[in-house]
Amino acid sequence: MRMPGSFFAGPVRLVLGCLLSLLPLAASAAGQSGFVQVEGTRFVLDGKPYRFAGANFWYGAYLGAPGDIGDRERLRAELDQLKAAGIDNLRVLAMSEASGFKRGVSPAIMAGPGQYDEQLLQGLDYLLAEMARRDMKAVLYLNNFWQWSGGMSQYVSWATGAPVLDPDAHGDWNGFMQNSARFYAIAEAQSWYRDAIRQVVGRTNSITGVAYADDPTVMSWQLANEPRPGSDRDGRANFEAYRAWIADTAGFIRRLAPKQLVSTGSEGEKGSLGDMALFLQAHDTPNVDYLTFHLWPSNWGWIDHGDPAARLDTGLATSLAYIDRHIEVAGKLGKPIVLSEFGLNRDRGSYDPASGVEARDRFYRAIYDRLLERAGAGKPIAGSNFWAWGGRGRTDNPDWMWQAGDPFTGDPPQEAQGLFSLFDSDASTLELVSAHARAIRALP
Ligand code: IFL
Repeated sequence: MRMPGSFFAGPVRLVLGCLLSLLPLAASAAGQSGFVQVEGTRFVLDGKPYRFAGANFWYGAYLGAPGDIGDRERLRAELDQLKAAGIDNLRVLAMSEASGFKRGVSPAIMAGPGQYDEQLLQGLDYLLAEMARRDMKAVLYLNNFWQWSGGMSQYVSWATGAPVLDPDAHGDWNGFMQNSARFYAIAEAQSWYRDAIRQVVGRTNSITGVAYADDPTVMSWQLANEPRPGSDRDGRANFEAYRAWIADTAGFIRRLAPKQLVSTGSEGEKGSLGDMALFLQAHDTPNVDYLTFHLWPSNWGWIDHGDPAARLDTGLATSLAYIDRHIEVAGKLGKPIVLSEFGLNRDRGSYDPASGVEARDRFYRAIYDRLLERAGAGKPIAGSNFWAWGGRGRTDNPDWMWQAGDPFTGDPPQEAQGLFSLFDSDASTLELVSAHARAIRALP
């Protein structure tokens, strides 16, 4: 469905917005809802299978913000470039929390419990309006297990009054993860989180006048980016709270947005204490419409960050087996599954956009081939989002790290700018993504 542009103003915009918000309902009666829906183990859109090649675009709402934070011209140009390449499903951060983390993004959408930055929310409005004009779909995540957007740790800090445990300052990842996971069981933190969810899911787009919950541009709400029960070593004790949090929060979102889908944002087995049975259990609730999993072979030690070519073959074999196992679990639960993050380093571990991507291209090709083959065989894999679109973002900083006010890239502030970004100049990788987009869309 196409949305009007920002040139409509005042009462005209409101009336149009009201009319548009009725459209999905009227259309749904005719079986042409424009909303992505789940039918068995596949997605359908307007009566046809919906399969996609998408991207992660965590900073999309930031680019859309008015004023100095945003860059709307860049956003429009890059949405055009993505769309032209066949990339029309974008996974985006929809809530961030102001934090004391050394490598947290700033500004944040949420300055403190109940305090929201209207400019950044308007950035999300703008992004969704521009995506609608290009017939793209959004997957919006509402929290983060990791430190780079404040996330669960910051809620814990607000509730307890204790400072965050910053892994970028002291290197204690086990402590950080366990602290982040306290979030699931702190009632006050949960009530602030639900308020944040209400702010976003219950919002009406200031540009189109369409309620977010009535906007077919939003394919899915995600509970968080990579929620985990805790650290691999000590997380088991938190599992019940984590499982209950998934079922309850997903139910809460479903009630606010019954036309849209709900997913968790999980990495799969690797984000479930390395235990596939826990992944399955956590997602065995009718409130979660489909499964997600992520694939990070160099983060997980299957391939070397500094030389991705060196162990590419064995790392790929492990990666493909990881993909197959997750598709199988989705079949068991009778739900579709999406590979919603995957990525690999540039050649020789460089961050420089001018450096080679031979190993990365081999990796992308192998992953896409496997997804296409499985989807073609009728398996529940429905799509993928590579990590991450870096577009024209570049850094001049000698340590490659992001500083407040720098242009955004696909790599969030806790990581070197160029680590996993697919830049607008990465023509060979973009062509691979494009070819996959055409192929997966052409499946019957
Ligand atoms: O930047 C990371 C992000 O936090 C995520 N998964 C892995 C990315 C690359 O390390 O969600």
